[in-house]
Amino acid sequence: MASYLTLRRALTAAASISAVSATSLSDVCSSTYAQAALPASSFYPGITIDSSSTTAALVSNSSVSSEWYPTATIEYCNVTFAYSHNGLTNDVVHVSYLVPAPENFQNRYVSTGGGGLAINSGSQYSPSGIIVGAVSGITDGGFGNFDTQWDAVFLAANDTINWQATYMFGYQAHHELAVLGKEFARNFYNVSSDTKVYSYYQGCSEGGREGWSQIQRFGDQFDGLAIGAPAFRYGQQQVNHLIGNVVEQTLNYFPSSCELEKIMNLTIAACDPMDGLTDGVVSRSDLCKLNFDINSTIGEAYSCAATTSSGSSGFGGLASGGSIKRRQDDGSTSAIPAQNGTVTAEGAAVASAYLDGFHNSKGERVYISYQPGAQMADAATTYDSTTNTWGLDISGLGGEWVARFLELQDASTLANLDNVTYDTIETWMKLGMNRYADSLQTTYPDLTDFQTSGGKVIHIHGEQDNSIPTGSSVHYYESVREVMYGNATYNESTAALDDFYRLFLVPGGAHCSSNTYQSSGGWPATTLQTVIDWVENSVAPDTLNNSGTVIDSLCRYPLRPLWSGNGTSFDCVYDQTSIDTWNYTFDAYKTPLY
Ligand SMILES: *[C@@H]1O[C@H](CO)[C@@H](O)[C@H](O)[C@H]1NC(C)=O
Ligand SMILES: *[C@@H]1O[C@H](CO)[C@@H](O)[C@H](O)[C@H]1NC(C)=O
Ligand SMILES: *[C@@H]1O[C@H](CO)[C@@H](O)[C@H](O)[C@H]1NC(C)=O
Ligand SMILES: *[C@@H]1O[C@H](CO)[C@@H](O)[C@H](O)[C@H]1NC(C)=O
Ligand SMILES: *[C@@H]1O[C@H](CO)[C@@H](O)[C@H](O)[C@H]1NC(C)=O
Ligand SMILES: *[C@@H]1O[C@H](CO)[C@@H](O)[C@H](O)[C@H]1NC(C)=O
Ligand SMILES: *[C@@H]1O[C@H](CO)[C@@H](O)[C@H](O)[C@H]1NC(C)=O
Ligand SMILES: *[C@@H]1O[C@H](CO)[C@@H](O)[C@H](O)[C@H]1NC(C)=O
Ligand SMILES: *[C@@H]1O[C@H](CO)[C@@H](O)[C@H](O)[C@H]1NC(C)=O
Ligand SMILES: *[C@@H]1O[C@H](CO)[C@@H](O)[C@H](O)[C@H]1NC(C)=O
Ligand SMILES: *[C@@H]1O[C@H](CO)[C@@H](O)[C@H](O)[C@H]1NC(C)=O
Ligand SMILES: *[C@@H]1O[C@H](CO)[C@@H](O)[C@H](O)[C@H]1NC(C)=O
Ligand SMILES: [Ca+2]
Repeated sequence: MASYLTLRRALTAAASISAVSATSLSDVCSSTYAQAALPASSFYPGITIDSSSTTAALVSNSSVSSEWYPTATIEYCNVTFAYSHNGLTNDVVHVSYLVPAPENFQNRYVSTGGGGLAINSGSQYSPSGIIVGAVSGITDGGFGNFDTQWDAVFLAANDTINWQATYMFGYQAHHELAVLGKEFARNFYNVSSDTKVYSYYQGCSEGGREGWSQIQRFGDQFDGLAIGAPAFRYGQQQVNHLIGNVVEQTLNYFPSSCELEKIMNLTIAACDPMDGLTDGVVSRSDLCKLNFDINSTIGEAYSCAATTSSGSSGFGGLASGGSIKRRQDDGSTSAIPAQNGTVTAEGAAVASAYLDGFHNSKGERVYISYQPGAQMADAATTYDSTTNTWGLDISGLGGEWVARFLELQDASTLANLDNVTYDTIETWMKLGMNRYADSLQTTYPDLTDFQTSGGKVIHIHGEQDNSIPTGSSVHYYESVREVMYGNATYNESTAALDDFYRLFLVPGGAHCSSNTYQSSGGWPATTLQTVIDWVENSVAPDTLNNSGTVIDSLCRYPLRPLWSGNGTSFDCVYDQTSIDTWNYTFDAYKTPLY
């Protein structure tokens, strides 16, 4: 879209450059040119940009590959600058905007998000902006530099929360990133004021929560968002990582990595055909939930070869490409001998309670768990070679959440889980939900502002996610439906949501990536492109393109995939019994849990 004329600004900024060569990225990739494109000082009240901090670095011939965008070779100018909030001391926020070559710019801006406790994912997602002809932004949240996570600055001292950092992580930094970025893109390419610069977002996990934080608060900020497996309902989500630990401690049984993996493998084998096609993928975890009895695994033989792995059991790590940065327990190297045995009744009971989700001692539901067939990452145990036994391996994200963010101690995990019961879990979930209700919880369900602004969001979630329960996304979708269209029939209300909010579950999909145990399921790699087509060309996606071998398109919730045997792809069917398995009643709460 950038014409030769729009580059006259480059000519004036870079005096030595001839008119003929002005169309190349290298001509405009200088700190002088970038400085001239910074938003004006009055543009964002309360923020002062440090113009002298501006840097510009040309990156060419960069080969990028991810499950989140088509493989590509890209070039860009990496512009960074810093700004501060007026009146705060020691406040410096860094932003990086990757700028595409002038001939590739398509009047678009894209923000990308973080993972785990990081507010950005480095260059994991940002190339997708360049690929769609956008200026592509990330922020450091003001935490120090692009590699510093929020937890490093969360405590001003023991027992004192750094609320500025918390609100920046919660939503404010992304708001500033997007507002400044769109203006910077407009200035950099001298886009006339009557031409629209479209604004988009892509992120998964914590990055998914960050995306929703913007939709819920700043309805007209993004025109379109591609959001995966959001870490929202934060107070519950972070404590939920302790589910395996507390189940195992309560039942006093710590399954070995091999026994857990065997239970998962048997679940996959039994549930794979329930969707109509035996292809190694559990496309209908709802049918698995309804029809598979974990007790059927009792007595089945397992064996695993000896391994040398770092940290804990090796089963607890996330599937490849997961964007949660999980802390290793000790970083040590421990040898695990060959394991042979049969699945025990205790092992099946652990898996059963794990999948059931947290209930308090009154039997009331406190939270959601993973779908059957998912890797039981949060149930990982650790092997003690001196006693030749398996024991507690406290979840990194769960342990740190309680120690640092609830107990406010500068500690990266809990020393133990002594005396921690299901009721303790309930207390912790409610404490986090209340304390961070307006910063991190991110479940505000009334999206009227976004809808009336014309925004579109495609929300995806791996149906075999092992780190954020798939049901968490379905529950939020249902909350929005109920709050916005509660008086309509179910079909009328999902049709109304279809106007601006579509949810797609990825069969077999793990946490923000395809699943090493169900690899032919694939992962959707062009969701941002699909959102752009929806926004700019009104092409609303009935199904979503996917990279799976057979599963090349995804069904839009509440429709569910079913292989009829006479086609070349799955049908998308309406199945009330299946829909009902995604309906949770959180009776441990007196108020709605959105
Ligand atoms: C920006 O573009 C407009 C036309 O859209 C042109 O009139 C103006 O001179 C350009 N400004 C600069 C600094 O190149
Ligand atoms: C681009 O990089 C590839 C390897 O990454 C290299 O083989 C090729 O020569 C490079 N091309 C240019 C034009 O620099
Ligand atoms: C952009 O520059 C910043 C600052 O030098 C650096 O930290 C970041 O890795 C760069 N990003 C890319 C994608 O080149
Ligand atoms: C589980 O299945 C995977 C293949 O997906 C295999 O590599 C692994 O050895 C199996 N684990 C057990 C315990 O049988
Ligand atoms: C599984 O077996 C346990 C005893 O080991 C029993 O308490 C439980 O009810 C059984 N579950 C089902 C679904 O039959
Ligand atoms: C474990 O089982 C495998 C085959 O299932 C066998 O090769 C191996 O010798 C067994 N190891 C032990 C220690 O029993
Ligand atoms: C802060 O808390 C941690 C964990 O409880 C403790 O190790 C550390 O000594 C405390 N720091 C201060 C300054 O009290
Ligand atoms: C656990 O409870 C027991 C009995 O009430 C108590 O003696 C012990 O100190 C508690 N441990 C911790 C770590 O709170
Ligand atoms: C449902 O209808 C009632 C009564 O007409 C009205 O007060 C309420 O706002 C409506 N709710 C929704 C979500 O439309
Ligand atoms: C809702 O729509 C589905 C088709 O998407 C249809 O099968 C079902 O019967 C409808 N339900 C009602 C109550 O009309
Ligand atoms: C497959 O055949 C069944 C039974 O004849 C029919 O109901 C269904 O619509 C067919 N599906 C496709 C995709 O043709
Ligand atoms: C979910 O279950 C509750 C309680 O059984 C019921 O009242 C509600 O209608 C269900 N929601 C849907 C969407 O079916
Ligand atoms: Ca299947």
